[in-house]
Amino acid sequence: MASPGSSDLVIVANRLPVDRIENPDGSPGWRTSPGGLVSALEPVLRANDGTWIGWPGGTESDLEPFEADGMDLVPMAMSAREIEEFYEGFSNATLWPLYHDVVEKPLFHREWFDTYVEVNQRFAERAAEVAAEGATVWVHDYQLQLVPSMLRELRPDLRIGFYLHIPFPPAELFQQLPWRRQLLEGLLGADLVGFQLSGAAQNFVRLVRQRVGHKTHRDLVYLPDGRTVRAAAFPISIDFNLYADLAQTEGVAARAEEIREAVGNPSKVFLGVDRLDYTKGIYARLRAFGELIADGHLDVEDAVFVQVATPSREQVEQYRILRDDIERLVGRINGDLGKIGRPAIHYLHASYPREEMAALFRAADIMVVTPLRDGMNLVAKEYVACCHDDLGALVLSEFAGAAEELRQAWLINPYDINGMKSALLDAYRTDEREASRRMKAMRKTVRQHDVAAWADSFLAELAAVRPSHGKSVRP
Ligand code: ADQ
Repeated sequence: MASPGSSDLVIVANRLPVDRIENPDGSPGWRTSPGGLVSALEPVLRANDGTWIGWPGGTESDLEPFEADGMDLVPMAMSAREIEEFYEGFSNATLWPLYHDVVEKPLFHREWFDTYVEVNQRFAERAAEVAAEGATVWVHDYQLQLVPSMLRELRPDLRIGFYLHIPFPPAELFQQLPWRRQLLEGLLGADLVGFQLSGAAQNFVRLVRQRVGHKTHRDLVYLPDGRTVRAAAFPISIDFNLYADLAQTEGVAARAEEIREAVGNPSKVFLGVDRLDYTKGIYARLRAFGELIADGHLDVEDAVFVQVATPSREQVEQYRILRDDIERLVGRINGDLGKIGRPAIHYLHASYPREEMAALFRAADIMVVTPLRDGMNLVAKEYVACCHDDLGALVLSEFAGAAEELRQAWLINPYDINGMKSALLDAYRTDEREASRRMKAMRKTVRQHDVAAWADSFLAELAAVRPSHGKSVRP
């Protein structure tokens, strides 16, 4: 057994919650990236002498542990080859499409998997050095699915949790993976494996029974050594109050007005906000909007679409092709249907600070979230939190995890363009009473199930799996 470190709670994730910045004196420094995961975990990390292990981005190799906003951060170096084979390759060109319904063809390369194993091993070894005797280690997401078993091998005293942020596919798709058994066994190193939806947890348990041959009952897997592993759903959420408060500040209200003005003060603003990813269904959504204008149901004087697409994974080929496809479509729709000073679609390929996002949400009458498959989709929940006056309509794909909770949205099948068109029109024509009835119910749901509740429930379940084993984490 490796000798223990001093942290009672260790978060292991592909990325550290910080970005590289330049200090005023020109020296390099760090700034915490303002994600929901960080704000949810920060208080628990502080209360438990916690540490976060992850890659800070880039290829710097001589990085020492450091502190940012009171959190202890342990940076993991990544070589150019590892970025290409582990991150862009196995994580984002094999697992990502395979876990999202194979909407793009997953690429299977043996050398990529070898590098995935190497990087996972290094993360596990670092976690084993940092974690105190009996500590809780919470491993995150598809890039690190082998870490739980590698870590258990090194440190059987630990309580290990794993959370998958993306969907877990049905057996029929997962079985394509040449390394399916290794990944399942990797995850079984955890005491608790968390998913966004209960369907995903069931897929996992079924696969373990079929492929690894362990006994299972409901959400439990019984291992030959007497240990049990629980698989359950913990739908992730956002910091509701943070968005709700932000949307009501004077600055955001004024900026929202400015945005509406800048797009020509139409009677309705449609909005899409996504990472530029082929799972997000951006292409079909813009086509549907374009057709509504071409058919005469909408008029560019009266309705505009603002599509914000965050640059993402630009080194991966499928993402470059997608960007070209979408930009060609936007060009064609604006060229065919726009007028001087009145494009049908305002397209922005950029990342914005949270205040600007809140202003965009506030400026939008109809939020259009149409992924072909999505673990949860936080954008949908952020929009709901920003609708402080209970107005605003959400058009949401049935294939986003969020659709299980946000039942009052206009739910659509993103493969059905005509269905999507009628939902967009319905949302466009809805009266205030109906919009407000739906929005009130959705706001209640997100307010009650915020990201702090998500983190608390995962950690409480993890502590309950083997109550006599390991220390408990202070809330
Ligand atoms: P993502 O696929 O990245 O997350 P999502 O859940 O929508 O998708 O989160 C995106 C985040 O990025 C949101 O907080 C959003 O506000 C922000 N964002 C998007 N575009 C932006 C822009 N242009 N500028 C600034 N910020 C922008 C993965 C899974 C999801 C799951 C989450 C969390 O794919 O299904 O919900 O993890 O588990």
